[in-house]
This record gives sequence, structure tokens and C-alpha cells, in this order.
Amino acid sequence: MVESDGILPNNTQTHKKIKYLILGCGSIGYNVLEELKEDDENVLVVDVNEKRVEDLRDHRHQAIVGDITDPGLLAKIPEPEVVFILAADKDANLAAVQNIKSAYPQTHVIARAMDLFSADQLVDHGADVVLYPQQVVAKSAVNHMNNLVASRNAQRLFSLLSSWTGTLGIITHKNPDPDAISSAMALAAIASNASGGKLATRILYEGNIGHQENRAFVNLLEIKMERLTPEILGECNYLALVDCVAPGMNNDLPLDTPINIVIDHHSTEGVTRLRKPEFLDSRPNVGATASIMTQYLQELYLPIDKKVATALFYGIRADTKEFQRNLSPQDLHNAAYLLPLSDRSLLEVIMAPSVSQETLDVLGHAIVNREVKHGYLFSNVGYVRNRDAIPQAADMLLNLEGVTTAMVYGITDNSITLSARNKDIRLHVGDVMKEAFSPIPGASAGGHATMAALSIPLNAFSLVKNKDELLNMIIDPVLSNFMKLVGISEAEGDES
Ligand SMILES: [Mn+2]
Repeated sequence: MVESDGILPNNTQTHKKIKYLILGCGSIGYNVLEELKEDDENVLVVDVNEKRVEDLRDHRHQAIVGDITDPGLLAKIPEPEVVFILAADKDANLAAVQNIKSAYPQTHVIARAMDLFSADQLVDHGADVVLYPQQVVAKSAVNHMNNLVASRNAQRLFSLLSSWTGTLGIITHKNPDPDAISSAMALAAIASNASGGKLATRILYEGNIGHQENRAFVNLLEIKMERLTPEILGECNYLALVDCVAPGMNNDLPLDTPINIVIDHHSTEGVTRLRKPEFLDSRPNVGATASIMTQYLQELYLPIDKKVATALFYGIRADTKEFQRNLSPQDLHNAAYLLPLSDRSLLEVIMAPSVSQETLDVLGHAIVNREVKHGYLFSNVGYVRNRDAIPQAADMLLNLEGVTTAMVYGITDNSITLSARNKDIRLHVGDVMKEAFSPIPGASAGGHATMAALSIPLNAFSLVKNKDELLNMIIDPVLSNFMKLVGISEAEGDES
């Protein structure tokens, strides 16, 4: 052991707080010191080699000579936040971990292992992080390789698309889902970018867009998709498959259909390809094809359109069952990348397609403004852009406790609309409506026992400027008429 006291600078004992302590400063320790150079004044190095310590001091680093296995060493050093134990001696590192953990249990310890066995020992003795340099280098090499391959794929796809003119048919799997549809949109965006518009794209599918949520997805994002026919197939100069791996796999294409591009995340097991596509990227370890497409867009530095971003985010979310199934870190990373680029309110609407945003608003008004008399609910929802929201609100309000008949009314652009829903078997709501509202000029009313509707065109009342006033003026007398007909008087309300 080297006697270190003689070389210690006088001020070491009173050294201000340090943040980082490096024990053992060979080449790895020196590289860590370099990485920390922004914080240089907060780093203290301890090494057994006097010459090395002198060199470090010459370069204005704080360094002292000391034996890292010596339990007394720490008495001379203020408590650090983090200790790097990086000597090339596994027993010395193990002893240093023990010394640190008993002197300063709160300090974070990052220790270097010399082999996998000593790595386990270091962990057992309390090291928070153990680095085995050979393994770190190996992991990093493989990581770099994966990134290289991925970005080379993106480049290859881009240059292939940029060399084409004519029409590219992008075929989703049968009964396309949001993953397939959004991937097709992204491929169309890359194609138009790569070709400078010289390559037209058509998104094609064979089956049905079945699920209500999927239809909402296509409608709300205004995605143009066409039914695949032999004629359209004949009009395409190139064909791409997204979210399915080969002709005849989850699509009805003849096995010998020449496919130029395949991008997919399904297993290739059992796939017999009659022709090899020019571009094939199939990654079974990724949660969604949309995730692969997002990576291309990032690697190619292409601007991502709001609709495409929204679609891809939704595609990843749907294929990973709301990020719970087959999820890889790459999927999460891509979803996080897309979220700020996507349309949040649109996402919310797609996720709850049975109830539109306006219907929710209308329903909110209907609940606040409701008046209930003997099981009859009346609600004025005011001005409404989408007239379908009124019957939907009436449907929902009929589910309220104690309500047997619900009547919701409001003004749509050029008429007063009223919807009635009824579950009282003694009442034929269509007949009563007809009777109650027929005195109004231009009104058309009618319906069945359980549901009825009324529409009063407003042009007959065009002299009245204030539409809300108009609504009350017209509807109030007919509502009292209605109440009279069903046998309740206006005076007695039981709830409001
Ligand atoms: Mn998929």
C-alpha cells in the first residue's frame, strides 16, 4: 500500500462537498472523468499509482493517491453522491464496494466487474449498478447494428419508391384494421414524398371494415380506400402488402401475384413465396406494422401529417390492445413520438365512436335542462348542429331512473326538432304527438308507440329574430297541450 498522506494536498481534509468519487483511474476511469468534465470541480479521483495522480493534477483534476481497499481511506473524503469503482482488480473492487456501503449506505455505487461471476458478487455486496465492459461493448455493437439495418431499410424503401412512376396499389389484409389502414396511409405518404408525386397510390382492401370503431376511424380521418377488383389490380404498376406477409396470407390474392413491397409484423412461419418481393421488411417482434412505418418516417426525417400521425398512433394502440399485448419498447417509443403530432380530440372521438362529441354536449345540456313530471321528461337542448344528436339524447335519457317517456327538443339549422322515446305501454307516443302538434303550421309529427319525431320548419316564423325565444314561443303551448292529452297538469312538477 502506498503511503498517501504525504502527497495529500493540505486542503483535502477540508475539501468542500464532492459529488462524484472515482476509485481506480485506469483507461475506463479516465474516460468516465472525461464524460464528467462539465462537473469537473465536483469530481475526486483516488488511484494507487502516484505518477498517474500527478498527471491528473497537472491537468487540473482533483486526485489523491490512495488504496481503494483501505477502509480508512474514506475518513479523509467527504460523502459523495455517486462512487465509480473502476479498478482492473476484482478483489479490490469488491473490497471497495463493501467499504463504501458500510461508511456511506446512501451513496450510489457503480462498479466494474472483471467477469460474470464477479458481477454477481458485486451485486450481492450492494453495488447498485454493475458494468461488465465486454458485455457493454457487445450490447452496444448489436444495438448499432439493429439501428443500421433499420435505417438502411428505410433508405432502401425510399430510393425504390423514388425510382417508380405510375400507380402503386397498397393492399391491406382482408377486413382491414387500424394498423393495416394507418400503415397504408404512411406508405402512401412516403411514396408521394419519395417520387415527388410521380407515383400515385391507391389503398385497396377486399373484405369489410366491420367494427364500428374501425368505421369511425376511416370516416373521421377521411381515409380514401377502395374495394380491390381485378380491374383495379390491372391498373396498378406496383403492388405493396401491408400488415400481411404474402399473397394468400390473410388476403385472397392468388399466390403468384407479383408483390413489390411487403411490410409486416406477423410470423413468416409456413409462408411459401412464389416470388420474392423487391422490398421485404417483416419483424415479428414488433407490436404493430404502424410502429415499423413510424420508424421509417422518423429515419427519413419526413414531415408527418396530423391525420397520418393520428392514424398510426391509433394503429399501434389497437394492435397492442391499448399497449398491453405484444408491446416492444420500440412500440412505446414510436407511440410517444406520434402523440404530440396527432389530433387528440379526434382520437377521443374515435375511441368512443357510438357517442359523438356533439351528442355528448347535447346530452349534457339535456340532463341539466331536464324537467320531469310524473315520469315524463322534457328537455330543451337549444341550438344543435347535428340533428341526430337529439334522438340519441332522447334514447339515453329514457334510461334515467323514474323516466318512462323522454322528449328532447332543440333547434337545428332550419327547423325545430323534437324526439320522443317511450316505454310506458299505456301510451302510444306517436299518436299523442300527432294530436298535440298538428295545430302548428307546417309541422310534421308522427311515429310509433315507443318512438316519435316532430319537425317544425322555421321559415313560417322568419319574422322572429331570436331563435331561442322562437323555440319557447312555439314549443310551450304544444307541450302543455301534450301534457293535457296525457293527463298531467303543468302545475305539479315532482322534480326539476
Ligand atoms: Mn397488425
